[in-house]
Amino acid sequence: MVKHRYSFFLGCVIPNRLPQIEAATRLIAPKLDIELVEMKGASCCPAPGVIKSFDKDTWLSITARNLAIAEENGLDILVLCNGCYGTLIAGVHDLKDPVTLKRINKILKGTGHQFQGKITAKHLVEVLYNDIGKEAIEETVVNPIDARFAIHIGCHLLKPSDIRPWGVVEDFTLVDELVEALGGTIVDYKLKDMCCGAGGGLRSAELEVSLDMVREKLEAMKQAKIDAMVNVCNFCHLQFDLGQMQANKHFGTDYQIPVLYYTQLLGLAQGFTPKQMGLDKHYISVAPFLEKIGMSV
Ligand code: 9S8
Ligand code: 9S8
Ligand code: COM
Repeated sequence: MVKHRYSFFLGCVIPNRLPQIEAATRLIAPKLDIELVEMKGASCCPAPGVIKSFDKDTWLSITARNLAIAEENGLDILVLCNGCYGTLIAGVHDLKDPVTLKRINKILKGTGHQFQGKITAKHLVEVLYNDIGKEAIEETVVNPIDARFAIHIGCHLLKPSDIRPWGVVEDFTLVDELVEALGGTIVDYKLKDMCCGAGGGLRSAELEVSLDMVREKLEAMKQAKIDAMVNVCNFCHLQFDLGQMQANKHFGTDYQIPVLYYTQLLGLAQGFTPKQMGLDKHYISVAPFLEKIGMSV
């Protein structure tokens, strides 16, 4: 019997650029009694730092349509991207207001979807930490990962704090604890809370500024002598992996920090091969990290 069922929201970056994160997540899910149900016809969330700044009702209508699709499944949403999470949770919040809900549903009329406010969106971290629990995750570990990790949380997971399940937190340790559950050691580094530089349209509009920000974080991670960095947002993942290669080219640096999305690391701990986790598809080689834990690509 499957205990935990969610509408699975992928957003744009995973299907278009990082299918290995989807593959890894689909493999780890059944081990935790999670069933991922398709959201037929789902679109871009749309991106909070981009579309929301242009026109709020356009943003909210598209969000409401996605929420309605999940609601038709009768299931809360599981989301892997901080940005998508930011949009969907803000949509749930804004659409609690009956006047707004009526206005937006009127716009949605022609789409055949209407949102009723019966479901919510949960980030992967919330699902794993609150719904599944660290102990249940630990029980699926057959191959403890004994390595040193730097965690990048990303902006939209924590802010705005008034509509986040964890409220205002000075020191957010949930991702750290989820990595520790797999056997990892968390290493603190300077600028842990800083943005990766990808969001808010910065990566598209001002690539040099964006790369300079990720370079600053990579330098701090390097100083901390880690084996790999772990993230919980596909856009941050793209910035740390592809962006790291671009930063090396642009600034003449030579960072070689392996980048893992949490479900990829979880999969390794659950006994899946690096290939099944798509670790052969990365821009920055994951080989040194795998060697450290006695594996190879
Ligand atoms: S969908 Fe369209 S652009 Fe993106 S991946 Fe996350 S945010 Fe939502
Ligand atoms: S950090 Fe700042 S805006 Fe964000 S969540 Fe993901 S991409 Fe990196
Ligand atoms: C970042 C999302 S995860 S956005 O670019 O700020 O919308």
